[in-house]
Amino acid sequence: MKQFVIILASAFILFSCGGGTEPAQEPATTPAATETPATEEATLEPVTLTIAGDDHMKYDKDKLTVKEGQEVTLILTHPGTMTKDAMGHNWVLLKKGVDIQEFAMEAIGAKDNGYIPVGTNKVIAHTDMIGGGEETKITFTAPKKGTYNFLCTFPGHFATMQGKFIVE
Ligand code: CU1
Repeated sequence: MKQFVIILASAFILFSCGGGTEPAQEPATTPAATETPATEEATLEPVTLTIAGDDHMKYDKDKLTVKEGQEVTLILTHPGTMTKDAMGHNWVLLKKGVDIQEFAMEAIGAKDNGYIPVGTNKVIAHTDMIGGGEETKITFTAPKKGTYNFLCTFPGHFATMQGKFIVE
């Protein structure tokens, strides 16, 4: 009698185990189906901007627009014929809260440094000073969203050579 119970029980266990192996194989197919490529929308394309400063002490643009965190290459050209000493131009992007006029006055004393105050912490990016027929460029990362001021720091030029740098 005892032996019969054990045999019966063993048969039951074998039967149960045989049936129990099937569900374990199913989940293996699901992970492959849910794999999706990472989205590429988050990456920003670098942008190249151009701005010209001429013999008439003017930029050809008073507004430049970029996106936060974007790699910006700014090309400054001088389509005029006057020399750097007479009609030099640069492009200087100021940090937020820096007064344009105050900075321009400070820059006048920095002729030997291309009219950029030595060791200044008020500038995000700036180009070299150029004369007629020349070209220069800089690459920098766009700062946080907001509106920033840019100007030319050649003495007296900021009055007519300034504009807004808009970060969206
Ligand atoms: Cu200028």
